[in-house]
Amino acid sequence: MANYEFSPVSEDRPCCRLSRTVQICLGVGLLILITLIVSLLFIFLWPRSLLVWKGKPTTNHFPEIFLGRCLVYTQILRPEMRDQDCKKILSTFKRAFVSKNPCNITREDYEPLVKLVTQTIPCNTSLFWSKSKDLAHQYTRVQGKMFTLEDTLLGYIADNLTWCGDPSTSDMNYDSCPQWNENCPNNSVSMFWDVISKKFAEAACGVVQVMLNGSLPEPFYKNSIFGSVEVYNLDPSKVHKLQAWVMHSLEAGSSNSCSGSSINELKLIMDKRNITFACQDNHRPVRFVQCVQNPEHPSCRATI
Ligand code: JS2
Repeated sequence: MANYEFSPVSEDRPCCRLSRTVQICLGVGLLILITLIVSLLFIFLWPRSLLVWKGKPTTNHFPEIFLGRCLVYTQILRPEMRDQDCKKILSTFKRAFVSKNPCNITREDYEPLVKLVTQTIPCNTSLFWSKSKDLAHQYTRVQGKMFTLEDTLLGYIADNLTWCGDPSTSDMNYDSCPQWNENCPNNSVSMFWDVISKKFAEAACGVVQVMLNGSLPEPFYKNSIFGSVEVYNLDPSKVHKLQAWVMHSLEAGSSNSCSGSSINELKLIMDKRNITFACQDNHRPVRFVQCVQNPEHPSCRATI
């Protein structure tokens, strides 16, 4: 039969027994730590739902489009801006609205972006527009020396894009974004255009132009961005004249002109702001741009 020897615990072996109290404290501490870790994992990993809106979602491939447009502009179209850091512009832009409720964006949210991207527009070259975006852009593209807001870096990058964030994620919301009739005026997109339109107007100098749509009953609409933001942010100490071009579309004919009440409302505002106002119906160089697309139109035979 095998002998078993049980050796007593010797004095010189290190003492490995802990007091009962210390064992209980360690156990409770371990339990609290495990609970804390599980709670944190639950908080950060549990998929919380995005807010759901009725509007179009963030434009697909937004970061790639943003960076691509920024590089095309700074490296090809306006090489004088080649030192701009497009990745930093994108990250600063996103910080204005990611992880925030897209109906609660403020002008201050976009201030870091506006401070980061500064661009000097030469005097006498600013072209504002209202309900005439396509024609204004066709004109500046042909004319080559004038700037609409969308011919500046930030306007060029963001034109026709949609974007918004969500409080539950640090990414952009590619499912939906609020649209204007969701009682959400302070949304990511509108606030952006409001901020950069104000800056564009504040920076304008010399003689500035505005292209208005004479085929509408009210070419000058006081609640538009031009009528409510840009008109009131032109600096009379820098801008001495606003030249309005009331353009009538070749197809729709004319509904209003420089002599109409709508334009007179704009003139009165300019008078009060000590900025000279002038108005021209169907500014000839712009008419040429319209006639390129419709050379056989009777109005164009006379023009060409
Ligand atoms: C461009 C967008 C988008 O003078 C112009 C521009 O400087 C513009 O920023 O603001 C003025 C036009 O706005 P307004 O007078 O309200 O005319 P609209 O034809 O009704 O244009 C409404 C949209 C202006 C702001 N905006 N601008 N590209 O993608 C874009 N998205 C919005 N909301």
